[in-house]
Order: sequence, then structure tokens, then C-alpha cells
Amino acid sequence: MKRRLARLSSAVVMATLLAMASQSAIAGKLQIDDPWTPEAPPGRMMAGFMTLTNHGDVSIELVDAQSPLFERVEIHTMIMDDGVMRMRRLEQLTIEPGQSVALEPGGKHLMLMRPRESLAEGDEIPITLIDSNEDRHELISTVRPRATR
Ligand SMILES: [Cu+2]
Repeated sequence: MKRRLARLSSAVVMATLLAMASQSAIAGKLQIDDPWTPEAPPGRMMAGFMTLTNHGDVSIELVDAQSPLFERVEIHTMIMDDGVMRMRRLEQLTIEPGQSVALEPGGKHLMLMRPRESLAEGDEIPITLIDSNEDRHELISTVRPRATR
């Protein structure tokens, strides 16, 4: 009897979890928090930092990025190569369901290459992240002084 009750309540829990899961599938979106870009000397490439959270129930694979203010945007990671940190282009950045991935100084980042105009503190950079389903995720990255976040 006790065991049957336990089984019943776990069925209720399961139904609740399923209801919650289908809700986030409807939301199904990539949450993008706190996008920012450190100031850089005019003409130099810049970085894009942010936190990406996958609220859906399938993984999101970012494969490309664009900005009207830069000729080219790549997804980069940092690797240790012979004791030296180097940047390397990522063909794709995967965010698993329920997981967050931080793009942050010293780690993964967007590389904003060949600026079309010079950008200063407070300027806003529209950026589009494109996933493997060709869904586009828009964000605005704010230029901030290099030393602060
Ligand atoms: Cu880079």
C-alpha cells in the first residue's frame, strides 16, 4: 500500500515535470544575458561577451554570427598551446538544454572583425547569432570600458 502510494506520487511528479518541459519547449528560446564589448582602439577587432542559456529541450548549435557594424564575426575559444593562450575559431558552439555557456574574457567569445566604424563607450552593437536550424537570435552588445564589466 505504501509502495503504491509512492508510485502514484512519482507519477504526479513526472506529469508535472513533463508539463514544465513542454512549457519551456514552447518558450524554446535562447536566453542571452548581459552582452557587452570592451572598448578597443579604432580599427581594431573587438570581442563580444555574454551568457547564453538554453531553455529548450534540444541542444542549440550556434554556427555563425553577423553584425552590420563589422565585416566579419566569428565564434572563438581560447586554447593553451605550448604555454601560450591562443584564439581558435569554433565551427559551432553547442548549448545543451538547461545549460548556460559563458562567453567571457580569457575564454570563449565572439570576435568582431574589421569594424566598419569606430565605436566608443556606450555605443550599441547589433549582433545576430545563427544556429544550425538557421534560427536567428538577435542581441545588442554595449561597448564598455575595458577594465569593468
Ligand atoms: Cu578571438
